[in-house]
Amino acid sequence: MPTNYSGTWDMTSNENFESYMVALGIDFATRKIANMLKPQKVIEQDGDSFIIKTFTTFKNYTVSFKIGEEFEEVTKALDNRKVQTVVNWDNDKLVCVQKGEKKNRGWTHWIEGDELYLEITCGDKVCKQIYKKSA
Ligand code: VL7
Repeated sequence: MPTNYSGTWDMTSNENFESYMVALGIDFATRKIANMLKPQKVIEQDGDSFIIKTFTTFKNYTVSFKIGEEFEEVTKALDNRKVQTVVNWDNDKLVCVQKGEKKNRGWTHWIEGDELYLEITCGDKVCKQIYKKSA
């Protein structure tokens, strides 16, 4: 049985988000706002089916996927690119690869205790975020 990521998770730390956004080509003004945000993730998991919602006061973003099934993701309201996305298990970690214009793009989630970890990568930049379970 895979780990269950379902729940509401509130960001408690965010390292190197600025560099990640620069790598994605996000403009200065948007980065200044985005760097102030404390996103909340609401994850709904049913076995290998996921909905990950990221909420902020500025923008929201939702992605839905099944493990191992590649799909076209449009990063709407973020960097607005089309990528071919697939998410797989690596033991209890969720490993996402986003193939497209930007090389080495993707993210990895894992859980330790009541904390949700997220590493988001673009090129040689890695942003490390931690979320605490709130519901
Ligand atoms: C998704 C943001 C920067 C634009 C707004 C910043 C606020 C919050 O990959 C991600 O999550 C995965 C794993 O949980 C599921 O989608 C991170 C946010 C990346 C990229 C672009 C700055 C504007 C964004 C909605």
